[in-house]
Amino acid sequence: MHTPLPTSARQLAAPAPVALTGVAVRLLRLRLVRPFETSFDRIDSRLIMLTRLEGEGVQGWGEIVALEEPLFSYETVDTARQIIKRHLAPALLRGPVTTLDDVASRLRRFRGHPMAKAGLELAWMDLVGRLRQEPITTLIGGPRPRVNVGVSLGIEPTRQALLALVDQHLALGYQRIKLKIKPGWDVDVVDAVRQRHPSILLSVDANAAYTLGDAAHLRKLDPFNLLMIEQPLGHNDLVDHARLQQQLATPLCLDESIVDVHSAGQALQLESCRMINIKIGRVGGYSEALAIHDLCLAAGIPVWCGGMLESGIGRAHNLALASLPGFTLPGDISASARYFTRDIIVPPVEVASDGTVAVPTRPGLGLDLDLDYMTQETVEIERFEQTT
Ligand code: NPQ
Ligand code: MG
Repeated sequence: MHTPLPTSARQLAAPAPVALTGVAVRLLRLRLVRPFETSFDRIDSRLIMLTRLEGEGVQGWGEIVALEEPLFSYETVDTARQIIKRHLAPALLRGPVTTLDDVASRLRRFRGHPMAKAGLELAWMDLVGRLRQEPITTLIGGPRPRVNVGVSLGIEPTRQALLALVDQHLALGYQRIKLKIKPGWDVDVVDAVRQRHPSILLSVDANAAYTLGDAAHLRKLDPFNLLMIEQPLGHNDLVDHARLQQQLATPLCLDESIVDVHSAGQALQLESCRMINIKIGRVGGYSEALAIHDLCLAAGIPVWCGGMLESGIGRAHNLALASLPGFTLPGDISASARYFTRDIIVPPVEVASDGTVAVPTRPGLGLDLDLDYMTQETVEIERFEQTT
């Protein structure tokens, strides 16, 4: 049994206060190896948004996981950029920054926009790691050298195509298969996959495509021994999920509905779910992610690290987070090659045949950036400095 490090013992401070000299955001487009379809969208390329903090002659890198359209949450790459330019970057450029908590408290008074805030917290942690010469996993107290991973498989044109993808990813070692579902692509699809693979860890994710009125239909998933049903109901709902959980044997897991440690606490009190998917971006960065992790660990609620089709930079941060003791379920942290033919980090993230990925142990996010390839694919860069 691991007890979490108290926040005070986590090494979230720079060796000395850092006067940041610049905050930059960068947009680059990476083609996907195959289209990714969920209940709300289908894309064939990902517009990646990176953040960079500069201070003490060092750079720290983060990623903003917002999509181009407000379909997963209300944020977009455009809102994130505007909020950083107008509000968040000025708050960080105003006086030397000391700790992660200092970063979080400067950003907290601005309501919402968690993905934009997370991009800055991630870059801060990379910067601190580089200054302290420690990997982020060490700074946050993660004991796990390798993390268990699964893969999220999108909606496919045919059931046959999906079955082939399932086989292919099981052969690569992935420990858990998650199927994206929506009305019309659910019970029969799960039935087909389960018949072919009677004992694999299998889960489904509806991305809020159902209502409580679909409870009887969702109960048809109970016989398939699913690990969980992720976010079946509204993106901002906790109460209907609690009602639904009472009618289902399968554990519910919340994703979209958990936006901070407060909503996580409310979900646990209401028994809206029995598991939580933690995405650093969705909850506003490391501070909230660590708080949700600690809360769930104390409450005996398993958590796992979600994914947003990140580049290697976001992926490296996910690996650090998932090294914490409460992350007992396989995360949506796939190999770079699951999504991209070429990643912006070297070496790319790889999944071993036992379905694990090594947590980077070099300073900061712990992987080298392929700056040439990043530059080649960059669409836009904007940099902010202190003005007064
Ligand atoms: C989830 N991710 O857990 C998300 C949702 C997500 C890996 O399943 C374009 C279209 C980008 C849909 C990014 C995974 C997306 C997208 C993330 C869905 O709910
Ligand atoms: Mg999800």
